[in-house]
Amino acid sequence: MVPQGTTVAEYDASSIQILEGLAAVRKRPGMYIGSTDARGLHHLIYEVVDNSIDEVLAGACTEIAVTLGADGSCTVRDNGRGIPVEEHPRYHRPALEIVMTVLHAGSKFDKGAYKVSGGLHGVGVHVVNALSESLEVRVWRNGRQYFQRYERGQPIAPVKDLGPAEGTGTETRFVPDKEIFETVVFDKATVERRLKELSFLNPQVTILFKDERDKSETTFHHAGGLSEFVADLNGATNVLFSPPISLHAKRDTTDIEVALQYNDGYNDTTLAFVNNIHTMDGGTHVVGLRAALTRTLNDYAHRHGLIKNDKDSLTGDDVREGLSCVLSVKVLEPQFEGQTKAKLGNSEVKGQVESAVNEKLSEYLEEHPPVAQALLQKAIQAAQAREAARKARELTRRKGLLEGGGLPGKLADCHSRDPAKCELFIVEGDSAGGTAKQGRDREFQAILPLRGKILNVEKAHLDKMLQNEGIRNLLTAIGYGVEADDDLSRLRYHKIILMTDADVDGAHIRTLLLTLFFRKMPALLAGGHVYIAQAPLYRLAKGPKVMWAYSDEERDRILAEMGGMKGVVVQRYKGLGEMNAEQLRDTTMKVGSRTLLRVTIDDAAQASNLCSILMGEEVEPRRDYIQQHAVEVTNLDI
Ligand code: 0RA
Repeated sequence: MVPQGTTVAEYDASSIQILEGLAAVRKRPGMYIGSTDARGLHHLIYEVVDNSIDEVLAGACTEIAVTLGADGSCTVRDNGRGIPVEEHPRYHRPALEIVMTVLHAGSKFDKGAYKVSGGLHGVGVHVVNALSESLEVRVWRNGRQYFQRYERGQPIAPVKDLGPAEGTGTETRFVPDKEIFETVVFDKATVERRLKELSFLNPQVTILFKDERDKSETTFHHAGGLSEFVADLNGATNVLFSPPISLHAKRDTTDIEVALQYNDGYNDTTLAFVNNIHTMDGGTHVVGLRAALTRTLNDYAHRHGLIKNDKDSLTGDDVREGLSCVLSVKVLEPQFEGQTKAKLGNSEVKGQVESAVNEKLSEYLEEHPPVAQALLQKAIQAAQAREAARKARELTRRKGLLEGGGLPGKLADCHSRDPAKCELFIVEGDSAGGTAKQGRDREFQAILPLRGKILNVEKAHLDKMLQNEGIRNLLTAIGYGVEADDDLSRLRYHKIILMTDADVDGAHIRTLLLTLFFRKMPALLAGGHVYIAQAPLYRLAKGPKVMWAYSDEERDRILAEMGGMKGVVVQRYKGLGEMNAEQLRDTTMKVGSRTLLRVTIDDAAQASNLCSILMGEEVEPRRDYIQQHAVEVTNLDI
């Protein structure tokens, strides 16, 4: 379909431009999609889906189908208007080909619409094309179907008119390029998470997700939008009121939507989006929201006599305790900042969100007194607990000074003072602690035994947390002290190793510890300082030969290798305390022969999720639940 009236010279000029653009993207893919690891790979899907979402935002699309093919492909189909195929005025080529090879799809056509632009999103589907082994696009438009195929970004034939066809829409099928990406295998859960998120953010759309690799199919449609999103975030926790508070307002050209609901926990889960992009690092919209929340709740409390003195005013932390909130703003020209482009920079948005939330939230509270009561009671309790925590801290600090600010008596510290070389083993109970002490290398390995369960920080205030001896010992040993300040420069050991038993109680303690790290010491996790020591479950001995198995499968495999059960003594270790020091050292502690699993933030987040469902420490934990949902050590990766 070389358009008529195009001279050969013009055609060649645009061809050269296309080739140069392609080469630039392939040379520095990171500049366009952030990275070439799994994250960058999934960005390809987001990019294509975001283009369809732009059609949803324009009110032109209601359905999107995403299919992961058994052949490694991804197909995204929508029932939007279809990418225009008419001749592009400047390039003298079908607009479709231009969109797929040079320009951002909507840029020249849809002035004034909210678009996913800037940041790593909205770089254009031509980037996906350039980084794909092959890409095929089909467009239904003008009562006809059109088709074009590309390889590594280059069209291998002109746009083809496939004849009459019903409906409108666009389908893009691409196979990511193995020459570019470290991995080309799409992760189902990752894709699913984003599609689910998009369906909450765009309640008008239905997203069908198919994975042909395991023949599964899921439909995402959430007519309740942000309200349903927040309800989903709160999951099985106890909520203080229902349904969530839902606010919607416009300021200038910025569209602002918020849903929020409190649970009886102590943490703040706020998710913020700008034009459907998750702004992980917050930005001006989040600052505006926080300011409004603090101000509105203080105003209400003062006006209704719930707070009488200014010194008892609520802080930002007070009003965010137990908060689950989703903020979604639509901004005409978003500016994304920071390394990962996950922070909104537009300064005008702070005031817009603040003013909108101030007005709508105070209106809502006046109209719903029971909700206002429940929510303020919670915030006032938080303020009281904060004050109590401050006093407790002061007391502990003074006591610490009197005692010489010493390390906990339970800690068997190592000789080395070089944190980079030092390891802290956290073990369960005094018996395992004793064995570990004998089995360690005193030069650089320290042992801290914990007695019983530590506090579930998902269910406790900071003051209670600091009163808990186990947690205080842990914080002091790590080097953070009662300040509980997540400052890596104070770290006394670069490896914090959890060594718990391979049973339900061990899993529970591990879950509680990971929750503590996730909530109070995320930098420790992000820095890769938290590990799980993998202890063997079985000892298999045949004559002088001894083997260790870390799972039932491994036990069976070793037994088969040894020629069956005959003459083999199989010993099962229920707890680390059952091993002698030498065994513990050789299997679990000694560098070179042990297996350490590094805990990621995601692993810890999973643990904290579990803790938010579990009861407080005073109630017997739901053992069945822990058993089913505890973080699987074997899934962690070093
Ligand atoms: C430019 C203009 C129009 C639609 C699109 C782009 C469009 C792009 C994508 C990408 C994936 N699906 C899409 N659907 C549409 C509007 C053209 C018109 O006014 O008909």
